[in-house]
Amino acid sequence: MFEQVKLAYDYAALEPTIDALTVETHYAKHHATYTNNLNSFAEKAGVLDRDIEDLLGDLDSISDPALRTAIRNNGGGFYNHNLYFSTISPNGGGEADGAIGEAIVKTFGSFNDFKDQISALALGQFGSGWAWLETTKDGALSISNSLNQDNPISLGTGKKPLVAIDVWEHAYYLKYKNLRADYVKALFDIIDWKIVDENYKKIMG
Ligand code: MN3
Repeated sequence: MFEQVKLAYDYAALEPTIDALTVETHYAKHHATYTNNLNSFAEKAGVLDRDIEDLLGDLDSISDPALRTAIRNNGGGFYNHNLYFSTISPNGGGEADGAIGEAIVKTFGSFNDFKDQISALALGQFGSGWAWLETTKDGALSISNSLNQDNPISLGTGKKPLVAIDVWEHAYYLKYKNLRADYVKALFDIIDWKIVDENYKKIMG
């Protein structure tokens, strides 16, 4: 059984970056639907007890092609939103520090260079999808974008996502309308780098 991450904040707590109605609809409708669908398809496929990262990294183990596609889409939707909602918070914003801050500067030159590059990927993702800061188990960082609910794990890159920028219109349309660039810029005010740093250190063991 796959369970949605519990929000560590109220729906209104991310204002003015993201309005309460968007957070509520995104979490209690969109994310909840991905989660319910995943549970239903995973039961049919007999993979309800699998770890979600193992499952997304091993989609070929699901022999039925329709179930495989359904689990790729809904399992991605479940996993991606768990990461998104757990790495943004009212305490977020500012520049990354700690191990992740050092690695970002080493990889991209500066925090601002990193921000420019990942924002360009988020804006350049045609249609619905995501932009990612991702890492290998050795801590080597990179950035990418992906279509629909794919992510670095389901795409078989061997990397794990650390920061998830949701650029589906449901993530921003009520407040930002067609202005994806304004939403992506504002999202940096709530990315919680302390949590990202903890996740980064866990992945490196
Ligand atoms: Mn979304």
